[in-house]
Amino acid sequence: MAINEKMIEEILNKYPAKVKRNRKKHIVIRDSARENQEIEANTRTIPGIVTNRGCAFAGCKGVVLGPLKDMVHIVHGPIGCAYYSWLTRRNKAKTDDPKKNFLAYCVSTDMQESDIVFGGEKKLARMIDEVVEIFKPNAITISATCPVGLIGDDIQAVAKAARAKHGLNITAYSCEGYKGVSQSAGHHIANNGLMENIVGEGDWEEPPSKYTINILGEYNIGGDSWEVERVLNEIGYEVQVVMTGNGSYEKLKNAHVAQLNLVQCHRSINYIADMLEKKYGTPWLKVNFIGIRATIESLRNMALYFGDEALIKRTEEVIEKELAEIEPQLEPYKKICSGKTAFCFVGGSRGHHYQGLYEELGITTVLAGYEFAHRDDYEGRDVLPHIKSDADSKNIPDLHVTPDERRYRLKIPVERMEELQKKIPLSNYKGMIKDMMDGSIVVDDLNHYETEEFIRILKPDIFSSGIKDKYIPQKMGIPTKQLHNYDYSGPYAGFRGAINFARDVAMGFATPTWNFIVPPWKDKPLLEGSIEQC
Ligand code: CFM
Ligand code: HCA
Repeated sequence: MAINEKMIEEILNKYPAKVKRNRKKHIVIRDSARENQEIEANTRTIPGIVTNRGCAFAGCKGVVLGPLKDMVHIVHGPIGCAYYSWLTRRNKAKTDDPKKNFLAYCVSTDMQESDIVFGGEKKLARMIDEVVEIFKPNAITISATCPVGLIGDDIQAVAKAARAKHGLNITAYSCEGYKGVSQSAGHHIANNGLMENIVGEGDWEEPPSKYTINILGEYNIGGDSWEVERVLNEIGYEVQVVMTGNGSYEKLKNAHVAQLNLVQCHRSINYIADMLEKKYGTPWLKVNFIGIRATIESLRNMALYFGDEALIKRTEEVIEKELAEIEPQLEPYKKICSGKTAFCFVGGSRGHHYQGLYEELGITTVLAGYEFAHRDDYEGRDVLPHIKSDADSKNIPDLHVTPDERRYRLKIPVERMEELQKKIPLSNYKGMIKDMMDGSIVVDDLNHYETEEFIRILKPDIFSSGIKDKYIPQKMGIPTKQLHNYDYSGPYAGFRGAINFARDVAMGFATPTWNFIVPPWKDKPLLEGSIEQC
């Protein structure tokens, strides 16, 4: 069923007037006749609403710092935050040296009541000494949880003293959960710290190969970056750093030598690409390795950037080979998926990225949204991100680089850059709203009540989201797919990843499970409403 303004009004009428006014601005029905549809985003969730968002600590420690494997990440706080950011995201890592992968450890000061009353700095300092002695990591990070900021522990001072004592890169991140309105603020805090304290610390001056690149905003969830790197290596690229999936302090130090930065996650890291361009003159290119078409387009744009005929030819050869491998495998899944509809509500980037892959399977996204993306992610942005207009941008340090200096340092001649900007659609994504079909719904910070209401009206065939919102639809008898951690599956990126995704989604539709469960509202009385309404 198509949705209209009146239906949305009815959903919102259940809210108190003030909440209704607020939520109304976060919901848009796509209408291509209207040039620039606006949406409210990146604002504080109203207390009492069951949001799916995380916090600044999650964005800093969980998302950006956590995947750096040769470092020990200390969580200063009560144990819960460390526990819940302990690999639940499924960011995979492997090392040649088994003693240099610390991701399987959950390291926390486990603050107790006495630490809250008397302060936890001494405990933190002791813990750093212990970590150095036991693990001998290449570097250490310390992330603050909410109580640390509330009691005023000076983790920056503790880190500074420890750095001097141990002669090791030990840095502190004041990413208390309450900072900002979501995980997005934590991305900024972490990335700024990495830029200030690690990137550029290495002594390399030249890239190790002809086509050296970094992949920014790829976290190797379910092995995604391994699949992307497989294809890139086959074409002839050398990946210096994946920031930060399967990442390491050792590699990150020399990230400045790359000739090109790819930006995969369009939310958590785009401003770092801009900072790297300003500081080291490295141009950047937005890519998307989710979906077959998007992967091909990204590979072609990369080849265009380097502009080498042999590389362009090799890119086409690899694309052809990969397609020959996957296309026959895809066919049976397409048959099962074709004609279905999906909700696609994920974090800050994937809510958009996965729509292309769904489309390739014949599945139409009828509702999508982000938990914490900013307006430019929904409405589209120019070639360079609008750093200054971001709500969290106050955290970005001044790099003291004038536009002239930046041009001087650009790793390719300015004229070539300008020519490429015309030739390569750096802004190959118009933003979520413009990329969706007429009549579909875009909802920012979708909550549990609205989820149920939209499901009731639109009856999607599959609901893709995170763990917090997964089980309501599943209990309603709708297949669900986590697009954060992939429900123990993956990789979903690149060519072979598309097959894994198609298989998992088709399995969700085809499983006979749905015939064996009775949703609770079908055989139990409800406190509110009636069976007909459900
Ligand atoms: Fe970027 Fe991500 Fe995402 Fe994100 Fe996240 Fe994630 Fe995500 Mo979960 S960095 S914005 S903060 S693509 S952890 S790997 S899945 S919400 S859509
Ligand atoms: C986070 C991490 C998360 C949570 C996913 C979920 C992830 O934001 O803290 O709610 O299912 O991808 O693991 O986004």
